[in-house]
Amino acid sequence: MAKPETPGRPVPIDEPTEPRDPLPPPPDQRGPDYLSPTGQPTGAPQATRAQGGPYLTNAQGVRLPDTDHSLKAGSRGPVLLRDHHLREKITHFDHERIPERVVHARGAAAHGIFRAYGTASNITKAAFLAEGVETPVFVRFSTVLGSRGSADTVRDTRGFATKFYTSEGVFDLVGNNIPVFFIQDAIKFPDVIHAGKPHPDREIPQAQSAHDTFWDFVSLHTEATHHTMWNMSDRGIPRSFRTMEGFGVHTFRLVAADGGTALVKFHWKPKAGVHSLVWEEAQLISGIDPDFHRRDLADAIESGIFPEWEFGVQVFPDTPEQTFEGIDLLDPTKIVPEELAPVQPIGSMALTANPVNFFAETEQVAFHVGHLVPGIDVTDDPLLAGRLFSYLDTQITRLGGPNFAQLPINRPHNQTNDMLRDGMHQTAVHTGVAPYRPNSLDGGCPFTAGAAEGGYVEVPVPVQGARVREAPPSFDDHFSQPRMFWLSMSPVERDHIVGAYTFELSKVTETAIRERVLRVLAEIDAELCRQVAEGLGLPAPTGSPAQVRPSPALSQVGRTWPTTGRMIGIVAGDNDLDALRTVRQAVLEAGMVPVVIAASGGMLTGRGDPIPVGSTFAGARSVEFDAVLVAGMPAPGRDARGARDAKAANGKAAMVVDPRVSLLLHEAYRHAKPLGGWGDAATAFDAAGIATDAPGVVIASDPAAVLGAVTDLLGRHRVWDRFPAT
Ligand code: HDD
Repeated sequence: MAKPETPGRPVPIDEPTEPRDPLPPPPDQRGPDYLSPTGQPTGAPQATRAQGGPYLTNAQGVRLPDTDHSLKAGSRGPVLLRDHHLREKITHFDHERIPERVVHARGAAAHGIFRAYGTASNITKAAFLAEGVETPVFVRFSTVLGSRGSADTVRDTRGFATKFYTSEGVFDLVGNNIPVFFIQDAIKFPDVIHAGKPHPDREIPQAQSAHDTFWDFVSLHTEATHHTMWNMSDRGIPRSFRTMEGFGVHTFRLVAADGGTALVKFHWKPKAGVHSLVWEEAQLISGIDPDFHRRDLADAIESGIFPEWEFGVQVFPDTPEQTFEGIDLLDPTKIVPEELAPVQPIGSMALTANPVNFFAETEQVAFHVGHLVPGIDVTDDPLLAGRLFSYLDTQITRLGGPNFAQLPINRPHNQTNDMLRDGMHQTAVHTGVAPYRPNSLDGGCPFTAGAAEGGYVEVPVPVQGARVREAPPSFDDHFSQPRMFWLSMSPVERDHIVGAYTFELSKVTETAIRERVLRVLAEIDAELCRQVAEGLGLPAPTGSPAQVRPSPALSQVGRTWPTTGRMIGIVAGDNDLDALRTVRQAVLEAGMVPVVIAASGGMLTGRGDPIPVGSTFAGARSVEFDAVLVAGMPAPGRDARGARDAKAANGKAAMVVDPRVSLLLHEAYRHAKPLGGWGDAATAFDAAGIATDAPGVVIASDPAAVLGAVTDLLGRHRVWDRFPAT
């Protein structure tokens, strides 16, 4: 029966009806064009539309005439309890949040594709590692300590968890951007996390290790020294998720088709290079853009600048001792230097799509180190053993029951045929009467699969030993590898480490804890200990550091990397638009992102096509850019709030240099970023107190030459020789 028409509402249609596309929005309600950060129109992806049909319904599919007013007894009367829509809407809202992850609560993720080179096929039968095989992946990056809403650029370890939806089932590699861990046995995990999380009385500080309990723990459990050293290095403040290495941390056991086994450590190597922020920059970003890493990842993918990593393994013979060159492969506080066991590439991964729904995908994804596929097995690392328990357990609280594997993001892409039944949030309608085996009622199915049918068969490693609560003597060396790390750093990286220890310990109120940390540092290196002690105003104890060889592969400095995806801020006025246009285009062609920063928004107009302004003096801060160029300054009279007039010595009217431009340049200079300019740019650098012949400052008349030189500098990420290390 046709419904009567209501004025102002869409024309009703006859029921029953087939679901159909949403009605097109009226012209005055259309959204703006959907642009990528590089300004390319992308068109709103189909899946980002909220509506699935023409009419709003309640959860039972009943169409609703109104969702803005509660049902009342008269327009000024009391709200009626019988208003089911009101109760359903509010009740659902009341339950929208789930518990955040107990660790790694803050994260961002992306979909991608993994392509195997086939180079691992001699050591593993894993189907997804065979030559040319492409496997969909979902990768979540995270900080460890902070809550879901905490800032991205805090000093912390970063999670790097990858879900491979392989043809043989899901394989999760739940790693970090640091190759070692704080503790050697999972039984201490609650302790280290209780120490690192905010203090239980005031719940501060948020997402920081710079407080008493963290340093109390790591100085009393000296096995944490190596991981802490990495945290205090530049690795603790990555520039981007795209510029982080990833590590599986533990040693895994690979199984070949012929049954042969090898021990391996997994590595992700970013094709964009390994880069970090500087500490002051990281702190500023925490306030200016707490979503810095999340935004960077999403923007890059949306712009088609897909983050890429090479996947590799260090391979060791599977001997009964499970050691390599004297290093215990079961000790998760130790690495094997790449000089002793090179990382051999076995595949590459590109992240190609952003999640369309943060909650459904990024929040509900459930990783587990026990999600393994045939050809990959675990070892007896005691940290890994506890993890094998913890990840399944935590999802039951976090995702509300045992059926989280049915959530779309967690579902394997191959067929599942389990006999898991019922439970909270069961969404499958299982048929058949015999969820047990063997059975004779469901045709005897399903059958079990041996190795020949692709079944997961654990490696029959012999197990023996007395039941004891103790660690092997090889786990006792806590200082030689932190010393190796320290010795492998360049002078500027060492400066940063000294600065980080000094900063963190200056936030520790108990002198006894600071003194205990200094005693640990004395075991790593006398000079490190002396400099930190000096900063704290405490005497430097002496220790007896081990004799170790450095591992140059650990340093981030000294290599040249691609500059794709880097952000180039271009301070510009509306003079000399031709040069600006040329440089902007050249930045785009180089795969970088130009952001024109002007006194006010809109377009820069003059000769030729107008140029879009990407950010304004009021909105831009240096921390958003990897390099800053000055393309000419706003002409006097343009809106440059807070600008001071200046007269050049020769009496000619000098350009107005906005103090916000001076701040931008000065900060970028302090953070060792490449700087460049042409035309009258020198005036801006003068106003900012930056010598135009300082290292990494390129001023020339040819804009193309300036961009070329700045791009070369950017390949080394930062101009460290601007500040010779102490
Ligand atoms: Fe863990 C989450 C990485 C030791 C217990 N861990 C979690 C995540 C990463 C890691 C990346 C976030 C996954 C995601 O994005 O959802 N964890 C590590 C690494 C470790 C490690 C590299 C050492 C090598 N973890 C570790 C231990 C335990 C846990 C020893 C407990 C005994 N980890 C958990 C957890 C979490 C988790 C409580 C919280 C949320 C989750 O699992 O799903 O189960």
